[in-house]
Amino acid sequence: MSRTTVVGACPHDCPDTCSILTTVEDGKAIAVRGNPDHPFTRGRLCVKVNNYQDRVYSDKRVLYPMRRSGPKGSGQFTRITWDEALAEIAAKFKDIIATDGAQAILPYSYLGTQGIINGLNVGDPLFNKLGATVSERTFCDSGSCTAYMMTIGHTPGVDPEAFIHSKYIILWACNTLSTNSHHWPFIEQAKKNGAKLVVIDPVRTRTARLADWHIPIRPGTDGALAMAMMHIIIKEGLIDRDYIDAHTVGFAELAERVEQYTPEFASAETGIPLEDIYQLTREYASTPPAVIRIGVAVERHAGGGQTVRSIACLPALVGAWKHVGGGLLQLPIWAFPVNWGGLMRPDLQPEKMRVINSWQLGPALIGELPLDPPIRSLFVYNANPMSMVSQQGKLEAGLARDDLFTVVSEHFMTDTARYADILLPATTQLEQKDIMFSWGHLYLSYNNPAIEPLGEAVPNTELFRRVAGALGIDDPFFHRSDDEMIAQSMDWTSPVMEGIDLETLKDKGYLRLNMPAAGEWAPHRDGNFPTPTGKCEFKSTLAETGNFVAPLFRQGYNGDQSGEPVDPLPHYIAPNESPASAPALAGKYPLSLISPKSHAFLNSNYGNLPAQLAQAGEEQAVILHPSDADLRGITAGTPIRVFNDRGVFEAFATVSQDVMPGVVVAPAGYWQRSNRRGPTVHALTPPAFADLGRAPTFSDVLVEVAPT
Ligand SMILES: Nc1nc2c(c(=O)[nH]1)N[C@H]1C(S)=C(S)[C@@H](COP(=O)(O)OP(=O)(O)OC[C@H]3O[C@@H](n4cnc5c(=O)[nH]c(N)nc54)[C@H](O)[C@@H]3O)O[C@H]1N2
Ligand SMILES: Nc1nc2c(c(=O)[nH]1)N[C@H]1C(S)=C(S)[C@@H](COP(=O)(O)OP(=O)(O)OC[C@H]3O[C@@H](n4cnc5c(=O)[nH]c(N)nc54)[C@H](O)[C@@H]3O)O[C@H]1N2
Ligand SMILES: [Mo]
Repeated sequence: MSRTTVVGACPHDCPDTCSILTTVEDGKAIAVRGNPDHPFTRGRLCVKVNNYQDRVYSDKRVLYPMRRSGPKGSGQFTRITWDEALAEIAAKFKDIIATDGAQAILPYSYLGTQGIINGLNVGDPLFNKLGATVSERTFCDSGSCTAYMMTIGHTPGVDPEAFIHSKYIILWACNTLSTNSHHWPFIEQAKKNGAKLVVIDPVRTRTARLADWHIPIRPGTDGALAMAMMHIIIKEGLIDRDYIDAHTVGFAELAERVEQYTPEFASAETGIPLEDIYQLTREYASTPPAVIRIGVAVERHAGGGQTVRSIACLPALVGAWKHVGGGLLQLPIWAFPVNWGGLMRPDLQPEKMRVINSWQLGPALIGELPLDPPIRSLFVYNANPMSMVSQQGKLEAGLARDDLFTVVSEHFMTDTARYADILLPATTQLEQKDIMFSWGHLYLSYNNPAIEPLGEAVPNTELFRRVAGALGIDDPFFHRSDDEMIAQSMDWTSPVMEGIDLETLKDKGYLRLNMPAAGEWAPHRDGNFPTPTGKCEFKSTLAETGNFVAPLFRQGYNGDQSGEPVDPLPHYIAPNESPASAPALAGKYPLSLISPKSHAFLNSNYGNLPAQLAQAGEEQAVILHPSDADLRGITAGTPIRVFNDRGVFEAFATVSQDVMPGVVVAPAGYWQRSNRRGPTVHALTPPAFADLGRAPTFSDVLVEVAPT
């Protein structure tokens, strides 16, 4: 019997990118466990991944190419060979290109795997070469990143490990224990050292329960709170004058701007008592080192971008950046010198490209967007839009079109895969190799394959080599091996890569970027913000560029960045749909619906697997405050309908004081299957974009709830 241990890295779209050890016996993975040596992930795996071998060997895996044999959506398929599948894709693509042009082909993808070679950009070069429509991928954090860059530039921010030195920690719309759980020990350590932990969240989450102070806030109103905090800081002289003079621009204009955002105004908007707003602000401004960790959830409202803008101004205002463990943490991904251009190959794009935003997939497919040519083929990989994207009813109608040729590459028969014409089998992380960045720590990782691919599954890299081959593309770039792709994926000459060589990385599985040790590093003690002025821009230079979307989110395409300029000073934009901002709508639909991440799912991943469903609950639950439940005759377990003018989904009620009155929570990621084959939460979410970065507004939505 042969027994080996293989070091790899978790593939998921999660900040933690855990180092994983897989035990392989006679070619079969029998266990996965966390790697105790990794300084950040420290040997623990979460409830999603600690039985990853069960995902790999699940009898529900898609292991062979298949052709649809029943009506679209029926999930009926017949096995075919790879040659047949590729020949059909090539023939359809060639026909579409000849008759309507390549823009009639729409790729659709995100971060099913986060690996650098198999993840975000793996299909971009091929679709760019064909001249297909560009899929603008603003699924997650594009509004937040736009705002962050406008204010402090693409800095990694505070090292997550430096939180042990913090004395005041604000987790702002971040459910650390569920979504970034390997950061928790660092926060816990800080608490042991005397730090105060504050959580700002409409829900008393697992994380909020362990905080020293949970501040419930009405969804989408965080901008009012941040503006009022600046108002108080300036009015009460809690600013750091030297830091402001040396390292910021636009203070005078900011001070004038925040005049109007009184604590009274913020209290009325947010539902936070006035004295709490004062207390939070005074404590934050006078307890160094103070650090803010912003979660992704703040961006999903009408004013999400400006909310992040105003939060990002706070640390410079009080001089928090001067201290180790002080400042702001958003995504340290910017520390990794990834060769994005080489991965995306925007240079292959024809001069004129068409761009369709990923949140508009439904309207694009049903012809609601004025598209010439219309979309005739959709190629989905690394994504499950039927579960994760708004306007679900339109999307379902679009996917059901008989004249749409849909290809899906998947591990499982997801709600999206059911609509494929050709379904292709993808390998899991144990069956593929990759190099991995992280958006939650500063270690570069390497994933060694642990086992041979199951069935006829292939990594995404191989999928696109095969499709390129079938289309007769013989440019060697499209036929590079995985090793060649890995070698070209990073800028190995970057100073942060000093001391990192591929062989050691493969052996060890991870290496810290060559950056100062967490305990010695205050990244902006001396300013040096990567903005156009080199300063923290209270008044933003990039605002002139308008509502831009960073090239990273749009396959490098930068040809039509003609957004209207935006106000260069931070400001508050109320939610589109709230009782205060839309009283007439709230008359019909009085409750604010949010759909944050499920503890046991990773987006929609694991929404079909028994261990995680056992933990999450088999059926979609919706959490209501007792006062809202009573009013509607709802008790725990009551089957309910959640609805607005856009649609309806069914769920079971959970009644709990953990949510604010007026707010209902539907944890994300459930599949239609678990919801009696009916629609899910995105049947109700709005089409509107937020103010910056074309971020979604799926948490800016009013609904009503009733027993079924
Ligand atoms: N277990 C698990 N972990 C995950 C994921 C998963 O699906 N499951 N997904 C991964 C991905 S892709 C991402 S982007 C990250 C996201 O990780 P987080 O940023 O933590 O995202 P969410 O869970 O969406 O929201 C965090 C918290 O914000 C609260 N919230 C919602 N609206 C508002 C608001 O308007 N204001 C305030 N202050 N709070 C609000 C929610 O109640 C929730 O508790 O998690 C990653 N990690
Ligand atoms: N209501 C609501 N909607 C949301 C969110 C929310 O919190 N609430 N979150 C938003 C956010 S932050 C994000 S990031 C998006 C996520 O949106 P998606 O990325 O579309 O969501 P996932 O569920 O992660 O789907 C990824 C799919 O890729 C497949 N996959 C995994 N590995 C591979 C692989 O190696 N190859 C191939 N071909 N496929 C693979 C998985 O099986 C899975 O079905 O959703 C957004 N939508
Ligand atoms: Mo995300």
